[in-house]
Amino acid sequence: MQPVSNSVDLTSKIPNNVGLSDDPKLRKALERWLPNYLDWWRDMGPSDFADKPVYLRTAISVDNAGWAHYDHVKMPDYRWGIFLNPLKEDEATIKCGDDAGKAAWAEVPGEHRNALRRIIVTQADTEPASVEQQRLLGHTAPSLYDMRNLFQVNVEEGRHLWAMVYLLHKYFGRDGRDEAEELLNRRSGDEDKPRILGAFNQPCDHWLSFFAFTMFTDRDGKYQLAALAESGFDPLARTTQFMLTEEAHHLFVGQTGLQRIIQRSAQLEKMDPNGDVRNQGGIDFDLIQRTINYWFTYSLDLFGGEISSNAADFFASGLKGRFREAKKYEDHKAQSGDYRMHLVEGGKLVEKDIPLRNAMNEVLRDEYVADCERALRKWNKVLEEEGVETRLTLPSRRFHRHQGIHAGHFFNPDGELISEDEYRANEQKWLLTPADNDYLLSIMKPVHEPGKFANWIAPPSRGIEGKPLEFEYVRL
Ligand code: BYC
Ligand code: FE
Ligand code: FE
Repeated sequence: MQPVSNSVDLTSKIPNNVGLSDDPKLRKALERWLPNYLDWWRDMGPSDFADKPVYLRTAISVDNAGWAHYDHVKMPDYRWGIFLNPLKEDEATIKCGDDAGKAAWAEVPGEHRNALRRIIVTQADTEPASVEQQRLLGHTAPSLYDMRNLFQVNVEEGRHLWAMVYLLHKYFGRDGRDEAEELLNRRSGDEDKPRILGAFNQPCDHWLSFFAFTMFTDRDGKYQLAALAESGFDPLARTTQFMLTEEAHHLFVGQTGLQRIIQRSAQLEKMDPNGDVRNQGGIDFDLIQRTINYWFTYSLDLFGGEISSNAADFFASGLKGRFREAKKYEDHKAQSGDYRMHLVEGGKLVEKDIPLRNAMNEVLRDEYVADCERALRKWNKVLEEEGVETRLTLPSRRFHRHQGIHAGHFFNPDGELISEDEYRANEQKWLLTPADNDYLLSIMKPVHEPGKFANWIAPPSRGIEGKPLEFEYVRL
């Protein structure tokens, strides 16, 4: 197994705790990739603000004390690096599938090489994609606090790309290096060379979408990373374990960002003589609901098909486990048992039993949906406390799907099968529209005064790392 330590070598060109200085060939390959990465960051990373110090968290070691070090740093000087969780004392094992319980792999087994490469490339591709989607948002930040959070998310997504590219370079030879190049060549939303997964080609032009994206799409990241953290390929498991510690902040940004908008909208509704939130320059609840519907459903697609032989193979070969596979489940083989799901047959919604292994994407999606429901309950509690009537909901997982068994059929947000005509007639009511985007962009004017927040969002309950809200989170 390869050496990793808690302390990070921050002085080398590529900060790392994987002993790069002892592996000249790999170090050289990554040092060749570095300028290409920096070019990409300059072209496709946050537009402007490169010369502004941002109060960023940087990992300086992977133990609890050191992984979050805060300081004002210019984004191009942020130390992107490669950090793996250290080896556990006891030998790592394969967590699921036919070989559950056997020793984990320190190298890529030949028979799983293609599948593993595909998984790692797919994971890797989302990281730069999200940075591309968010690149203009710095210009419309509702506060310095929020601007700082955006940039924190951006640099860490960049680091996640580094983490995956390290695996590609170290374990996949020539193919891996080619894939690493391609990761810098695809572009979110580009017709000719789009990003791999649907959600990562959707526009994220304003802060309502940014918060919904970090709430719902980064949360897919949490569940996919957690499934990979159970991988029998030990370097992947330990890489994703460390990524998950950073991911928690992204989810915090999304969940509390939406919560602050919801709270402010409730206040504006009460303030207005006609209860008209827009009249007060705020974001009305219907628009918030359409945004939830939009990003939640694109994020559901990220789990892949409900019935998937890929997923069955990944599980059977121990490449990808369930959420908390080792801790939560007793039977790690899942050779028997079914999963009952709804699907359309002969124009009707029927129930069917699917062999459990083939339903692993849906099993992971269940965990995700339950997690999203918890956030919805919190938001509705805020609405209750503010004394407004509106409640927000998650749409059915059949609604507005582009992947899996529900794609190509038409459902309303309650999950009832409807005709295409009915769907088209209501689409504007259910999903984010271009007119919504225009309105949101019209109210999103930047606020640069420390401690001040745009009218459409409530301040957070506290600052970052014990700092007050008036702190200069970005020095402009
Ligand atoms: N859009 O067997 P199927 C994150 C493709 S987010 C477009 O049903 P499978 C982050 C699929 O590739 C986490 N295409 O699905 C968040 C396959 O294509 P091929 C990212 C899609 O393979 C925010 C075909 O459809 N990590 O970290 O069981 C900010 C049939 O697929 C989509 C991962 O995704 C889609 N939505 O599962 C920053 C983990 N869905 O092979 C970062 C790695 C499916 O026929 N990926 N397809 O050409 C995987 O484990 C699996 O590839 C998936 C799909 C779960 C994505
Ligand atoms: Fe990420
Ligand atoms: Fe993230």
